Amino acid sequence: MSVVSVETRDNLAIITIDNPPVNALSQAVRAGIVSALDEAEGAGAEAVVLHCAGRTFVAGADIREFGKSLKPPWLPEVIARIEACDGPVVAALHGTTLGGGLELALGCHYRIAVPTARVGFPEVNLGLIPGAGGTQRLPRLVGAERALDVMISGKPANAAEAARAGIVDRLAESGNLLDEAMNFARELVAGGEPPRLIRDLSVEPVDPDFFSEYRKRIAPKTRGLMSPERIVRCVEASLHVPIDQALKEEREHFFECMASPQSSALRHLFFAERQAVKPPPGVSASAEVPEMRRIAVIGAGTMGAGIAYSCLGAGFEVTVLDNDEAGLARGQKTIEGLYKGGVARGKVSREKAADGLGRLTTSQDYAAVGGVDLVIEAVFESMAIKQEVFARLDRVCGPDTILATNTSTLDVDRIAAATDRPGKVIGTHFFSPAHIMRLVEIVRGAETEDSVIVAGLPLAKRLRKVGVVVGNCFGFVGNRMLYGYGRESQLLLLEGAAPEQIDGALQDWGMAMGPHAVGDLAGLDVGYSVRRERTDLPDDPRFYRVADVLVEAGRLGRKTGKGMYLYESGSRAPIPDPEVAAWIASEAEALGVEQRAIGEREIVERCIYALIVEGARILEEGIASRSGDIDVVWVNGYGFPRYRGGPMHYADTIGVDKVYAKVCEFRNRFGPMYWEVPELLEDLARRGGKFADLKPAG
Ligand code: 3H9
Repeated sequence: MSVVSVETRDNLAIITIDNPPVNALSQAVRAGIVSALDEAEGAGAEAVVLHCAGRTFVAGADIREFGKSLKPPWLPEVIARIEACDGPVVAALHGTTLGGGLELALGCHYRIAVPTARVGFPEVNLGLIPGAGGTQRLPRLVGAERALDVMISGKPANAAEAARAGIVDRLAESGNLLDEAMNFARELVAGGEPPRLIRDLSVEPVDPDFFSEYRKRIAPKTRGLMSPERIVRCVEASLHVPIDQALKEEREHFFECMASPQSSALRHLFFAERQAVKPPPGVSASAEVPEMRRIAVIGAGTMGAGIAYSCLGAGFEVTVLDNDEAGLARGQKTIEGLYKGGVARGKVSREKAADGLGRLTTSQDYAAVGGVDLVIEAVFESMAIKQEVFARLDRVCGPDTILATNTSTLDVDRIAAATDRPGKVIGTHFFSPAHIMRLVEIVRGAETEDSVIVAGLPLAKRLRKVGVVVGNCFGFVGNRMLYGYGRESQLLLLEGAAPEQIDGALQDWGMAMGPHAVGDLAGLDVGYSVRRERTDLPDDPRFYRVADVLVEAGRLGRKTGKGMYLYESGSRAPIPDPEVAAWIASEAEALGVEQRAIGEREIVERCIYALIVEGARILEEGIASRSGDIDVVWVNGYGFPRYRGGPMHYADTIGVDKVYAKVCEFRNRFGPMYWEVPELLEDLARRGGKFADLKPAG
């Protein structure tokens, strides 16, 4: 069946794009639009309505075609063909009109949209710029500043905003978009309205220093990214250069961005995040997903309150349970505070806040959670306490209730063993702050039923998070890898790199924060107590030695005003502390570690390659099914730069053989204790393979 069809009704031609799931502009669609226009004009149509079947108007270019040679007609040619039509072409928008879809719509002479429609240019999220005239047509409609805001933020606007800004000419309020679009087209014909081309408009002038100020304004948010600057240059050109030349420049920038490692990394993540939310191999996708309406959260601490707030935001009825009356009251206050903050920042409406709080109940009595569909336990990270909680939950909850443990390191099978329903027990590792961080590791125990795993994925999506199914081992995917990364950042201290040098090197490389600043933020005592519970630590006195010394001296991080760094009261800025430098030097001496000058490159390679090595082991063991899952975990949970695609994609980008050679070098230099080469890494390197090409483990 053709993805584009045309029918004529009286003097109108209706062109329908039907290319599920999101009507992306594949080559067939582009070619189809051109021939449909030829056919419409051949049939004597006086006006054309362009609309889409299915859930949305065109949501963009077909991303799957990127990175390959693009076959004609290109989108700018399709748009030029629309602009050249003798009669008006009306775009009828519903769903999400994004990227190339919005460029297509802006190429049409008029636009009508349903009130629920959203429009935007999200190209920046893929390391791209709008490449089919968006950077030229949008400023002509809404001015340079607004156009920049739309393209640099990548955030879509709703139909009402778009109508106010002039992006949309009319809102279709009747519920029948196509009928209203046809009426609009008939009116235009009857009124003798000629085709109206946005390209013929000119851009409102701006102050002479507007662009330099704008660049300064966006610098903190666009650190390390290539495409925002290209967008700014294109919009500058829209003011100063004839449109055809500016379109040519836009196209050059677009192709340069598309060929960049950044765009390839961001496109990889786009698909990896969508892949991650599908049941992993070996889990039956047809398993019946239980319906969820009521959720109980056990533990009203910061984590529990954050999880409860997320669940309320997703429309669930939520009961928060805590043994401690004062703790429960604090938890309730935290949730109310989150709503208050949301309202103050304009993120949540007053009605939504009232509705959310209306669905919240609190209790100290386990009987109150008897009838819920899902329990998320978020009590203190201790096996004994969690086992006790699960044994109680098992007694009070109905047989179908799913019991989830929010643990960051503990063995989910041992927790499940405290119940008579291990098949209904799963791990849900949320990240702190739980209402902000997008990642949830969904930990499958040895006996977790498929239906329970499959239930976790849509739940994460409903909570507006990315759920990744992982296997059960110490630290799962994220924290297990963090150990290697943190280990190297600690060893580097003993070997002579200062905390601020290590943090600076990794931040310059793209990490959201350096590991030592993160340690201070999380609290150095957190990792300390986890290490005390572990029985499998390496026999190495250097292992996390500096962190241990700091904790034992009462320097727990930001919360005590001192950790790896100093903090002035009320400030979050880490200040290097000469006292810490002296302690590190004396520890190094006591341990016989020779201090030396260490370069930034060694810092980055040791920390990042440690991640890749552990990631390779995780894949070997099947703890993650796909290398992309590991990337999704590290980008969404640990501040790994999105534009580098995640640790495993980064390894693929620089070449697995090069990573292998470096890891061998580290093994020879530092010994095999930490740098034993995983077989998978060696195997891929020898055959010139990539992590991305591995068959998913099931
Ligand atoms: C662009 O347009 C460049 C131009 O300026 C210049 C050109 C010259 N292509 O997200 P979902 C698939 S750049 C191919 O789960 P939702 C997606 O992989 C593009 N496939 O649904 C998934 O497939 P599967 C600018 C695409 O309802 C399925 O559709 N546009 C594309 O949660 C469902 O996706 C964008 O960046 C695509 N463009 O959200 C928009 N989009 O089922 C990107 C989606 O096999 N897309 N798929 O896993 C989105 O933001 C969301 O998908 C959308 C729907 C909001 C549309």
